[in-house]
Amino acid sequence: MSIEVNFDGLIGPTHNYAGLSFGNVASTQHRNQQSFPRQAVLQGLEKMKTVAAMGVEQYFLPPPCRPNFLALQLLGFSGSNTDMVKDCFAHSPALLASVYSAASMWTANAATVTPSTDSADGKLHLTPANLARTFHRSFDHRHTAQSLRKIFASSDRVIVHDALPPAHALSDEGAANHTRLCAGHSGPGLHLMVFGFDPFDNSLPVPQKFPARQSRAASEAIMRRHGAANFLMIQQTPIAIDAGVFHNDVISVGNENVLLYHETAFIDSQQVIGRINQFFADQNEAWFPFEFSSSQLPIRDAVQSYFFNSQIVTRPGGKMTLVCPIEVSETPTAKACAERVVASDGPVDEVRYFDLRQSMNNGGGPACLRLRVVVDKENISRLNSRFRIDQAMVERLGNWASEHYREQLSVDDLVDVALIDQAQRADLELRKIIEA
Ligand code: SUG
Repeated sequence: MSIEVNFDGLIGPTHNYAGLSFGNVASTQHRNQQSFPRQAVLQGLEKMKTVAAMGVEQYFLPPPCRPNFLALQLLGFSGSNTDMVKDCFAHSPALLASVYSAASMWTANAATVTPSTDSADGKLHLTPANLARTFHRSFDHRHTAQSLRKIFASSDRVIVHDALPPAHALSDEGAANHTRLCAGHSGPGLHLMVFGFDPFDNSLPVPQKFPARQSRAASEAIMRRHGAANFLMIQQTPIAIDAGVFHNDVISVGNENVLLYHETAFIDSQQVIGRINQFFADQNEAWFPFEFSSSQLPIRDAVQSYFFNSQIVTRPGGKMTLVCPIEVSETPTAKACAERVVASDGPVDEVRYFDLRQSMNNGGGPACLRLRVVVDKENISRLNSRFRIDQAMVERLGNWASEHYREQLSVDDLVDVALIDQAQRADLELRKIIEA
C-alpha cells in the first residue's frame, strides 16, 4: 500500500517582488511592488492546514536562510556580511534580490519523484531540480536535498539523488513539468514528462518570446537514473510558453485518474491522450480526461486565473477536491471550467477557493506550492515528524512567523542591514522547531 504525501514550501521571511522571472507574467507585472511576507507565510499555512484537515498527509519544506552569502562570495564580494550586502546592492539591486530570493517556496519545482512502484529497483527516487535556467533559484537544490534527506533519514529504500549538473542543456524544473497518472497510488503509474526544448534537436519548434525552461535531456536523464520505464516524453507548445506558461502546471494538472488540460498544452495532444487511454485500458480501469478549448478558456484567462495550477486532492473516501486560487472564482471563464469538472460524473465533486495572492503575484498558485511524494505505507511512520503539519505545528509556525517576519518588504529594503539579522534569527528559531 502507498499513499501520497504533500510537501508544501514554507514561505521564507524575505519574500519579495523583484521581477526576476522573465516569461512569468505575474513576476514581471509585480516587479518592485511591496510584498507582505508575514501575510504570505500565513496564507501558505492556511492552505496546508485545510488540506491536512481533508485527510491528506501534509508536511513542509523549510526555506533556506537568505541572503545567500556563499553565492555572494562566489560572485567575488568580500568583507563582512554587511559589506557584501551593501556592495552587492550598489552594484545591482536585482543581484541582491536574487540572493535574497524566497522562491524555494514553490516546491513543485523542488524535485521530480518516482515512487517505488514505478522504479526498476523498487525504491523511491527523488531528484532535486537544478533550476539552472533562473539564477535566483539555481542554488536552492542543495538545501532541498538536505531537507529531503533529513525527512527520509529513517526511511527504507529511499534515494535522494543530487541535482543534475547545472548546464543549460540539462535545465530541470522538477515536478512542475511532471504528472503521474494511475488508477490508485499502490498500482503502476504513467509519467507524463513535459519538456520545453530539446538541446540536441534543432528541428523542434521553439518559443519566440519567452524562454523554454525544461530540457528534454534533463527529463530523460531523470527517468533513466530513477529506473522508470513507463513514461511519455511530451513537448509543450511554444504558443503556450509565449503566452506565459513557463511550466506545464500552468496549463495542465492531473491526479490519479483525472487529467485537466488546455487544448494548447501539448504538441500532438491526440497522440498523448491515445497513449493514456491505452495505459488505463490495459488495466481495465476508467479515467477522466477534461480538455478545455481556447473558446471555453482563453489561454490568457488560464494564465491570469491559474485554473490549471489548482491542486486536485484525493480525500480518504476516494472523491477529489479541486483546490483553486481565488482568482479562478473572479474569472468567469475559469470559474465555469471548475464548475464543469465538479458537475461531471468524475471523481472531483467539490471546489474550494484559497487566497494565495502573495504567492500568486510571483506566479505561484496552489499546485506550485506543493510537491507530491507517493510513499509506501510502512515508510509513512518513519518520516521525520518534525516536518509534519498538524494543528499544533500550524500554530507554532504561525507564532514563529508573526514574531520574525516583516509585515512589508520592498526591493529597496533588502539593503537594510537589519534584515540580515532578522532573517538569520528566524532561521535559527525555525531550526529549534525542526531539530528540537
Ligand atoms: O520560477 N517565480 C517562480 C514561480 C514558480 C511557480 N512554480 C510552478 N509553476 N510550479 C518562477 O518563475 C519569481 C521571483 C521574483 O520575481 O522575485 C519566481 O521565481
